[in-house]
Amino acid sequence: MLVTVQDGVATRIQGDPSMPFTDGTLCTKVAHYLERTYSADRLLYPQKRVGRKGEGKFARISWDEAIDEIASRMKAAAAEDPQTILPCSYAGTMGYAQYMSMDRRFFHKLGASLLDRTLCSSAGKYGLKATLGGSVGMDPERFVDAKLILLWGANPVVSNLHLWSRVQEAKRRGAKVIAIDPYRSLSAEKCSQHVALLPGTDGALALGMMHVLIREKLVDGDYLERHTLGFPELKDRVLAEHSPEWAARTCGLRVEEVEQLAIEYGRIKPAAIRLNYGMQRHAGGGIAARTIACLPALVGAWRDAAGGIVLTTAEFSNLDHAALERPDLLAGRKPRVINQSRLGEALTSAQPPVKVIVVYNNNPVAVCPDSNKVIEGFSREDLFTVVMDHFQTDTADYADIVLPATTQLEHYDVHKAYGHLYLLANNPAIAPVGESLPNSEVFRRLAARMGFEEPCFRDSDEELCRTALRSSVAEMKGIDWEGLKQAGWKRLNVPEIFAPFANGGFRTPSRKCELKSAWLESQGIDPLPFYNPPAEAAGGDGELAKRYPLAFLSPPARHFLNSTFANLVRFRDFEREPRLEMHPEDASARGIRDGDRVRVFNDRGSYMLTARVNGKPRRGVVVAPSVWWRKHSPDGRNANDLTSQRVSDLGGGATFYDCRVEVQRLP
Ligand SMILES: Nc1nc2c(c(=O)[nH]1)N[C@H]1C(S)=C(S)[C@@H](COP(=O)(O)OP(=O)(O)OC[C@H]3O[C@@H](n4cnc5c(=O)[nH]c(N)nc54)[C@H](O)[C@@H]3O)O[C@H]1N2
Ligand SMILES: Nc1nc2c(c(=O)[nH]1)N[C@H]1C(S)=C(S)[C@@H](COP(=O)(O)OP(=O)(O)OC[C@H]3O[C@@H](n4cnc5c(=O)[nH]c(N)nc54)[C@H](O)[C@@H]3O)O[C@H]1N2
Ligand SMILES: [Mo]
Repeated sequence: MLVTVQDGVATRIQGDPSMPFTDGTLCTKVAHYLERTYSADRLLYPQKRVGRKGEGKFARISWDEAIDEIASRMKAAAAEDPQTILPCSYAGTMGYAQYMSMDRRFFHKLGASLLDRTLCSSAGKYGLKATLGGSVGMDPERFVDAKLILLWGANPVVSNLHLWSRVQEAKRRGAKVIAIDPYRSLSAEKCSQHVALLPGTDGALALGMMHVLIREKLVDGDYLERHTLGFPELKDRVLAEHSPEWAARTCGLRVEEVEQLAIEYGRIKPAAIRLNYGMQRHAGGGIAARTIACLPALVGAWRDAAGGIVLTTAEFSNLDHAALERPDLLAGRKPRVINQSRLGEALTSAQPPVKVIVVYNNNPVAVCPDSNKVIEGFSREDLFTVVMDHFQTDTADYADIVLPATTQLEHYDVHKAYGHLYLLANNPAIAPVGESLPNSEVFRRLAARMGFEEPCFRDSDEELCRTALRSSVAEMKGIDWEGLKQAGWKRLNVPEIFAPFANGGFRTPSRKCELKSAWLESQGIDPLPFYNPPAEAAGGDGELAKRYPLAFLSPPARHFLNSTFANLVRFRDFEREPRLEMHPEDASARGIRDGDRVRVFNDRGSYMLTARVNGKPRRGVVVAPSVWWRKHSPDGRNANDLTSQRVSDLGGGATFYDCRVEVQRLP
């Protein structure tokens, strides 16, 4: 991003036209980032709660008072058991200085409980690790040359604009683009074809495709022989157990849909798969991602730079995490680990109880599953809560102390390559707004007040950026902070036309694509791909499906970024109001018409929305674009009142989209 500054005030924000991946384009939200930065609602100084928890009444205090109070609460808690202290952060910013550096050092030194950050991607990440050996995949820029593109549980028009422009270019050059999604999303609408399977059944679809690919002799025997492990066993299994008829039945599709998809995937080259996190927010999401990740090896798609699969590219640019986070400061202690997707449970029943929680880069009251439990936890009078944010979020309403944080325009940071192959420097453009401070500085001050003497607690933000880039991986060769800071962005040290696994060299222990995984076997998990059904979503004829006949999806709304931006009027106006998109048959069966007020409910909670009977979800599925702030919803609730704390098969990931509900028209 380029920011124009006049007399210390940012007056214009734009994409950097020299940056190949964005090509100078910003998404609808970030294009208005100045409105967010200078919003009248920005938190400007530290505050202390004066009302009830949740009420949102606060009074101004000084930074010294705030740091004193937090340090004294932490000292008291640590004297009893440091594990009663819990950091609670996620991905509000993904720059490494403000995301995971000084904070981690601080909590490691304390011996606080560790947080397993599982809200987004852990199922898919571990699924890829089993098959490809890590979070690596094809270069998204090469999608332009693909002739077949599968958008598999991905909605790039909304969630990944810069990939979408590549998909459109490929289409212009004659590619066929197929969306695999229970919902006719804004992306699916613009595809050549839409395969609307039941939520959580993607693994079954991939297994059925494998059956057809093998039966039709569309597999690449040479690639399989040289670069994969376990094909003979996989072949026996899918031919015996996973016919296209079985897959079609399981996925709620027609047999021809499965057959045709497989045959096109086998014949059209190069074929690129954009897998995204939507499909792995299910109980079986990890194994499903692993199963789909086997497909490119079966047809030899990796031979071409425009073939393969990409969920994330994060591990091409491994940073020096140990130096940033300093796990050595734990000094042999092994604190308990709390799964963030089960935060509600942790705050209401963990022993020893959590007594101090520090929330930053995260809005758990809005984004964590099973809100009723989360709120019950944050309402505890004996829980001391600190929230660092730009705005008075739903979570900040439950804080004892609220601290104002700087935005990306106001601090240094470094970003690794995540959905592309570039590293980015974040130079501050303006001075901090109000009395806001970078997260790193808050932890620096807290460390000083706690009496932590290690020199690492005095590292500046630039020193943190420098440390992050001291990585030994080949892809990072030639990239250091000084150079990056000057240039703004740098491509990883990989070829311009990058086909990472054309000649094998996967990141697994065997260096092969592991269709059979010894790593999974060592955890007592079936080493071959198998169908791991969702816990709720696909329904069947069980008791739960009778009471709650509809699957509930709450994917990102176009004008929100999780819960970020959802407080600003501009973006709320675009999204209008919380809405529930429905299939006409599901609506008419309940006497619901377009525009009616409806209540969605299950055993965990309920949520009031406006029905949009638009036929975009397949029958049996309802969709509520999210994540609304609770305080801006008509009934003070949001989609996470309905979602469950159950975690996925691999990685303990959240299962937001594995959720059943019933819908009722309100008078
Ligand atoms: N505008 C915007 N952009 C964002 C975000 C945002 O909140 N707003 N969030 C960012 C973040 S943190 C992330 S992780 C990414 C997420 O990016 P995506 O994964 O692309 O986003 P989702 O909308 O969660 O999922 C994509 C699609 O998966 C579908 N889906 C749900 N369940 C299933 C299933 O079982 N199978 C299949 N095949 N499809 C399913 C949904 O209907 C949805 O259309 O986006 C990032 N970009
Ligand atoms: N129902 C449902 N729930 C979901 C999802 C869904 O699709 N449906 N998506 C899930 C996914 S994919 C994710 S990634 C999570 C995201 O969950 P979170 O990471 O909590 O995401 P946000 O709500 O976008 O951001 C949290 C807060 O970080 C703040 N922030 C940003 N930058 C900074 C900074 O530099 N310092 C400080 N102190 N604060 C900062 C923002 O103002 C915001 O209030 O939500 C998950 N929850
Ligand atoms: Mo995410």
